[in-house]
Amino acid sequence: MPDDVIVDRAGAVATITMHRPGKLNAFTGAMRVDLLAALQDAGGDERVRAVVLQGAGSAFGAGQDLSNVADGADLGALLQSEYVPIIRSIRTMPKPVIAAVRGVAAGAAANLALACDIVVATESARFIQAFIRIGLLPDVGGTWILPRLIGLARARAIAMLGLPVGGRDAAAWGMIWRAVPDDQLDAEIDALTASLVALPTDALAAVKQAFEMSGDHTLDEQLALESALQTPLGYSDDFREGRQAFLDKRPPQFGIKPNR
Ligand code: T3D
Repeated sequence: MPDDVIVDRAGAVATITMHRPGKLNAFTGAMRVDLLAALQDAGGDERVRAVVLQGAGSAFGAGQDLSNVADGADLGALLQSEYVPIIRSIRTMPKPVIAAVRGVAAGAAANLALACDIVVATESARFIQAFIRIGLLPDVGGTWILPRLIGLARARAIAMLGLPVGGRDAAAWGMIWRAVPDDQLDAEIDALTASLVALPTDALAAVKQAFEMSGDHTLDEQLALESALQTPLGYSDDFREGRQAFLDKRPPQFGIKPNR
């Protein structure tokens, strides 16, 4: 059976590619298992400091393979057992996850992309909350992330109408970080990952954790969390290096550890 999820390592960057290009990378059960394993491996590997998630071929992904789920199946149970761990893995891994979106990102694949820390798309990319077209509601975190990113008015409309949002609009609305010309996506991702792997990974993890909790916190709770997260960073080699490099007027060299 061909690999439906491919992992490439280049230095400190792990690139995870969903690979069913003939079906626009629509999810099968095997693919979900392999994707979760790839994310968990990258998340737990100290040598990996940034993760890129992309689709093979012309699309990011078309969501659930609709020929691969039986009528009458308990979709909620399937979500809980197979999709939810994927989203949790992305949101909790202590390093940045970047979605590189070219072509269509529909259904579960759209919300998988939006769960990533930084989303870059081509200008011709399309994000589609396709669920309503088949009698479902946005899942895989869509109803949570969309209003936070683009506000309720736009979230409601695209969820209810199932209309595509192009890469440029997605960027203008704040749904994603940037849209770039189609032929510049790879270069943009390379530049982004080069920046991220040169930054202090533990501090990036703390940024991620702080934003993750901020939605449910009062200001006082968030101020307390920031203080708690800053204490270990203040004792870290990265802070020592960052501060010294500033004083020496030289670029910092973060995360130089024997195992990296
Ligand atoms: O388990 C559960 O069900 C619960 C979880 C649900 C999560 C979900 O993701 S539900 C949403 C599922 N996804 C969709 O409803 C999207 C369905 N696909 C489309 O609407 C369109 O294909 C696209 C808008 C994504 C792209 O349109 P287009 O015109 O660029 O491509 P196409 O010609 O429709 O598709 C190309 C091929 O991919 C085609 O195969 P063929 O005919 O060449 O052999 C098409 O059937 C296949 N394909 C695309 N999406 C899916 C798919 N095959 C199976 N499942 C798909 N989701």
